[in-house]
Amino acid sequence: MTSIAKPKIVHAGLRRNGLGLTIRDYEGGMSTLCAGCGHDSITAAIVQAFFELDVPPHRVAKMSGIGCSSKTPAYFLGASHGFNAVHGRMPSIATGACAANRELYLIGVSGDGDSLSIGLGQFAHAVRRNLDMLYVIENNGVYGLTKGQFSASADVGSKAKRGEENRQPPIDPVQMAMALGGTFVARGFSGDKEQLVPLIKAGLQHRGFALLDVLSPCVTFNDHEDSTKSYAYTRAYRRAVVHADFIPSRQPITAEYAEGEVLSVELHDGSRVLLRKVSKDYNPNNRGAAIDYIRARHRAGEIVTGLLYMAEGDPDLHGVNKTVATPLNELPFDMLCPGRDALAALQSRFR
Ligand SMILES: Cc1ncc(C[n+]2csc(CCOP(=O)(O)OP(=O)(O)O)c2C)c(N)n1
Ligand code: SF4
Repeated sequence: MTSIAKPKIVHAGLRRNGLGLTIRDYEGGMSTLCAGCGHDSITAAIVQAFFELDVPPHRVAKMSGIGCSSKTPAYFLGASHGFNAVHGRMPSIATGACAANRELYLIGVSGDGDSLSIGLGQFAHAVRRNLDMLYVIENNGVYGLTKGQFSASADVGSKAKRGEENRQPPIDPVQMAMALGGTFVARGFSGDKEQLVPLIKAGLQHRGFALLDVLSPCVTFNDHEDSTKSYAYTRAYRRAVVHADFIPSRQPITAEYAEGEVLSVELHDGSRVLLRKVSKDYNPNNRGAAIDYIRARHRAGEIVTGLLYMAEGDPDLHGVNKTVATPLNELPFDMLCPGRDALAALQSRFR
């Protein structure tokens, strides 16, 4: 992946977080994406979220597949671990990393092509297994990196650069993740950092699989009036159903939204997500009702954003598989390799 070193100038007055780090410590290389690409705005929101959560960069593993979106982990958290997997295969690499070390913050960045076409099977099983990670789909309805072919989330009737129309119905990752039993399902828009940053923070703190589908206009191949992934369409037809705010556990919980329309959900580490209702017929804790609502608004041409569904307490991959709590790289050798006699005893069961 292309990455140009970014000059690092730290202004003396720059705010420092609880670790004494500035936001510059959470940046990566210089972006090589097109000017105005929605993916760069998402990068900025990710940088902001990790900075505000006081996460030590060396405790983060960034995963991606192939695409303009999958290049973006090079542009944030330059001091973190990273793996740029084969096209569509990021979830299996992330599963291995997650199983080996549960102390890492795992963030996957993918595209609609990477996740919903070639990687659809892998994506589905990561949701089903409730893998403990934040999975961001930078959804532009097009294959940006390979110059504008329709992706699986392209709208019927959407026109490609040369004029041909898409005839295949799109896949909505949000509805799919809900149907697969996803425990945290959210949608954002790259042009709304104020909504995006708390969604990223809450997704990172959620124990289990957190899907964040972000509409991210491709200004080069899919930013025209036929596209519901264009900047203008998303701005005009976006409907935020819940206003999400994230309160880290170290801060006192304020009654910022104490007006009766606030749902305060405690996450496993004691931090909270405050959900303030802005649409009175929306219930983010009822899977069936949430799906019905999203479908109804979709039929009306609207894009519902916010924290759309959340369930706390379902066992994640570690809970179901009873994985060891200590990261594998910290286990003593005789635990990792119990020796010839233990292997012989195990094999005797299969004779
Ligand atoms: C196995 C394989 N098939 C096809 C490709 C070609 N390819 C590279 S990126 C890409 C699509 C990327 O689209 P998307 O995931 O939507 O990301 P975007 O570039 O739009 O951000 C394709 C088809 C590839 N690299 N590997
Ligand atoms: S081609 Fe599209 S997705 Fe790729 S960098 Fe350019 S604007 Fe972004």
